[in-house]
Amino acid sequence: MLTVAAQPFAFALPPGRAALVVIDMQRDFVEPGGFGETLGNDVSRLTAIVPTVARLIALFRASGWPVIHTRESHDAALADCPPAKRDRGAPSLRIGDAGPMGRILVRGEPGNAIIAELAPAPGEIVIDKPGKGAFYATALGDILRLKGITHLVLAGVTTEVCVQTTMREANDRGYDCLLIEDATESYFPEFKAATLAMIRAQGGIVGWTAPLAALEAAVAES
Ligand code: C5J
Repeated sequence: MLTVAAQPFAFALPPGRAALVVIDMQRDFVEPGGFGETLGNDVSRLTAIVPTVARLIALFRASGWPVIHTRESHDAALADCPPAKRDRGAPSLRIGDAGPMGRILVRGEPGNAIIAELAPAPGEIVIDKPGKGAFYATALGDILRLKGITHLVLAGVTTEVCVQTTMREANDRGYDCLLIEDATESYFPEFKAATLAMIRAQGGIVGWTAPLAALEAAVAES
């Protein structure tokens, strides 16, 4: 058992029963011209975490532990996109509209791909999810069960939307979850800070948070 210095207290990580879930590190969220920018966000904020997420992925790969990637995406007919999601607000382009990186948030379009620096390695699982949470309308739960996974390490964007939603879904399903603080980011720094605080409040009501260095140190000591 590895012991990671985390908040609100040490996170016990059982090698062989832990998986990394990297949420939505897609061009649509990180690069200009994608979904994130259509909503009026400064997407440049998110690129700062890319080297840290790459280090985290490398740590899992070197340890032989599973790495799972997610993409927020819809099918070309938008059959899995509720009108309530497409019609919400006043984005410059709506889901399914043609943008500079192809159709916004549509599976298979260039903008929907995971950024090249964090591309999945051959054999790594990629979950296409129509919702914010990675368990909703996907096979993620079945995949984790078949692999015997009980503990999740989470990273990706955005902290308070898809990352937090996934972590809450996982927590309710009985997974112990550790969010890597410097491997997640938001368009809104105050939302990231609030999310980290609410996750670890009340004795870790949703889970744990720790910097990547704490996980690296735990692995090095093992
Ligand atoms: C959002 C996400 N923010 N991946 N998606 O709409 O967090």
